[in-house]
Amino acid sequence: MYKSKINYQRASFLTSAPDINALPADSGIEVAFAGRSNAGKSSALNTLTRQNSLARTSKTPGRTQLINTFSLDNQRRLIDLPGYGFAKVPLAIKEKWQKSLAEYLMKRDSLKGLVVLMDIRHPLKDLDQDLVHWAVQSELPVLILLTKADKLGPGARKKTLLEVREASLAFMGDVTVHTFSSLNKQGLTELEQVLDLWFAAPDEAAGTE
Ligand SMILES: Nc1nc2c(ncn2[C@@H]2O[C@H](COP(=O)(O)OP(=O)(O)OP(=O)(O)O)[C@@H](O)[C@H]2O)c(=O)[nH]1
Ligand SMILES: [Mg+2]
Repeated sequence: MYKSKINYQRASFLTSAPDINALPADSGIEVAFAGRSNAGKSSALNTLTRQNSLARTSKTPGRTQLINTFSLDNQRRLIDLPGYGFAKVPLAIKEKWQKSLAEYLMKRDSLKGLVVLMDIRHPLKDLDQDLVHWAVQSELPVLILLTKADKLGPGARKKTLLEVREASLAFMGDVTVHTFSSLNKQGLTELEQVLDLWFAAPDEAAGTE
């Protein structure tokens, strides 16, 4: 079994920021989880950190309105970004959020990778594609997680995975695609392997290991 290099269970809540200007200091390494409302971002963070209530999950889409940040150690952070594409949010607020999301992806020095979560039954919607494009433009590696994989049988799951992998070639960037389920932990090892790579500091001189 894969033994992750980082102890994700060590994650602890750091701050809730109303916008990207209120995030913690832009140093060290951070990895952000983004996706449509209800895609399973908070659930995936809880699965990764083996903590049932670290990130709040909800049956009501649009629950996470703040940018929640979690610390793994003094050099590494996980970021739970608010979901997008929620129909009931006014257009002006949607546009403002899209703008600040793009700005965050382009300007945040410590951001070393973006996990984009999509319900396996509704992958690659317009905003998902925009997000992956912005990340690729910013030379950020992207991990697409096709979430709630437990909702499909093995055949349909495999088929969707291959289709999304094929479609993702068009992004012309460092884009990896895996299936994931918070319910049965399928894909957890793959998630840990990708995050371990992104979190591996170029030099461990800071002595955090
Ligand atoms: N069957 C199944 N349900 C899941 C899975 N992951 C999340 N869910 C459910 O999907 C709903 C939304 O999950 P969240 O993790 O809160 O989604 P989110 O992306 O954080 O949503 P927002 O914060 O509102 O944007 C909840 O009811 C979860 O229980 C999964 O792997 N399998
Ligand atoms: Mg959430």
